[in-house]
Amino acid sequence: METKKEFFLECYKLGIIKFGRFTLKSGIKSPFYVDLRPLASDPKILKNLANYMLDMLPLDNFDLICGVPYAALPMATAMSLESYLPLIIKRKEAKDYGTKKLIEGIYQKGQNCLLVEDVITSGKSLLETIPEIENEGITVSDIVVVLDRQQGGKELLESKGFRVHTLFTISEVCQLLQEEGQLTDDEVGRIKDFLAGNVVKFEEKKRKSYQQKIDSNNLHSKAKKLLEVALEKKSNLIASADVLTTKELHDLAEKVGPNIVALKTHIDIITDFDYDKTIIPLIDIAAKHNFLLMEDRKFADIGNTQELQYSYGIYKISNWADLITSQVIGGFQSLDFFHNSGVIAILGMSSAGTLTDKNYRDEATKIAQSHPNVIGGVAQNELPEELLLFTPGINLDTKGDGKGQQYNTPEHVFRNLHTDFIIVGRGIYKAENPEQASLSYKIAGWDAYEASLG
Ligand code: BMP
Repeated sequence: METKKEFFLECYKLGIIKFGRFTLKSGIKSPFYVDLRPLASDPKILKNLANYMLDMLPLDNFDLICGVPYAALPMATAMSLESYLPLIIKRKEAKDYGTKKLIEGIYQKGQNCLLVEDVITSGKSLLETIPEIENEGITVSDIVVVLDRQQGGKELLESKGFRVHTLFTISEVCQLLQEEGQLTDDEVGRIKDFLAGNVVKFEEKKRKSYQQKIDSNNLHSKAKKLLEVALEKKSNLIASADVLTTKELHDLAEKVGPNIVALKTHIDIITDFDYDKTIIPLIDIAAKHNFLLMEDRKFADIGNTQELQYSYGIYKISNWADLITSQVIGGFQSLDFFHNSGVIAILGMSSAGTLTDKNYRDEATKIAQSHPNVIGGVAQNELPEELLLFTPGINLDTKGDGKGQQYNTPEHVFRNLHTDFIIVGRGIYKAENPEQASLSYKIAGWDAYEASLG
């Protein structure tokens, strides 16, 4: 079974917590917003959640289980199925016909009921719910909660004699997301301020627009070109052409060409590769549709070897690739020889269990920031402003591929990471109509970019 941390990160991907600036029901401005209802839409997550909750509890104490409506209803149901604790249902309002009962199901007076809640904030709504259950002669001793917003609710209920079990606290979750590079130190500071009861100052960091990036000093010529194409075509989409033949490569390039800023290749997977037949026509298609060529070679050697791999062998990458990807594991100097292309450094990977932890990313980012050949990075976290951020692991329809890939939506990465370019592979080339799919991703990417400008 995955660790609790891995489990939380899976839940997080469903969009259950959003960070930014939110006005709560009370009118208070909060730096985060929690909605756990999406958890119920993923059966595997819901089942795992039920088991994580049950693991925390002295189950012998309970005769019944009940969820506080509505968000906790599916959670309580799943916990009932996993534990065989009989479920009772609490209505929000009594029916105005028939029995007028507030509690539905089979129960007896004197039974002890475990109460399930999704989020605990002040605890006031739980304090209103409990008497409604106790009025039926049922006792409540324990409450189990998925997320504690740490705003006094747990303490209030404990002061009234209830035991409160919480799976996650907001502080724990923030620390985890900070470690994962999903939250900046500033955001964490704001959340801590908010939890301490201070009025939070929202000086939201604005992302730079493509035009502002073009206007900045010392911009690499390939970065400038890419940004200009983005503005011209209103696209930030890079299609990943992970296809196996020259014909498929050319066909895909023709179809998606009008909608993309770059075509990303893994040229070594083309089974019938022939420089003249594969590359020369591809250069023509790129010129015709005004996109750049990006070879995702992920160099990972010493400088001398990378220099040879870049310019020699059958692929002669330096002749045609406007952009290349490279690891920075060989150190600063290993990047010196990539003269003809803009280098995109691999800083963090999208696959499950990647070794690109925060420490690695920080060190790799320092190299990327200081090397003149580097224009940006491939990453799943926000990067310093001077680096363009390329984010793969984008899909509008699925969350994973069963082989370790982890997907996000364009909206998520533009809003939370300030991504500059999205990279989409199977979402486009495996689509029934790649041309149409590339248009959908282009529109989704551009809308998400504009929304991220605020
Ligand atoms: P897909 O959208 O089909 O999962 O493809 C993603 C593409 O991006 C692949 O070509 C993969 O090699 C690349 N990629 C990635 O998925 N994650 C990374 O961290 C770095 C990548 O280059």
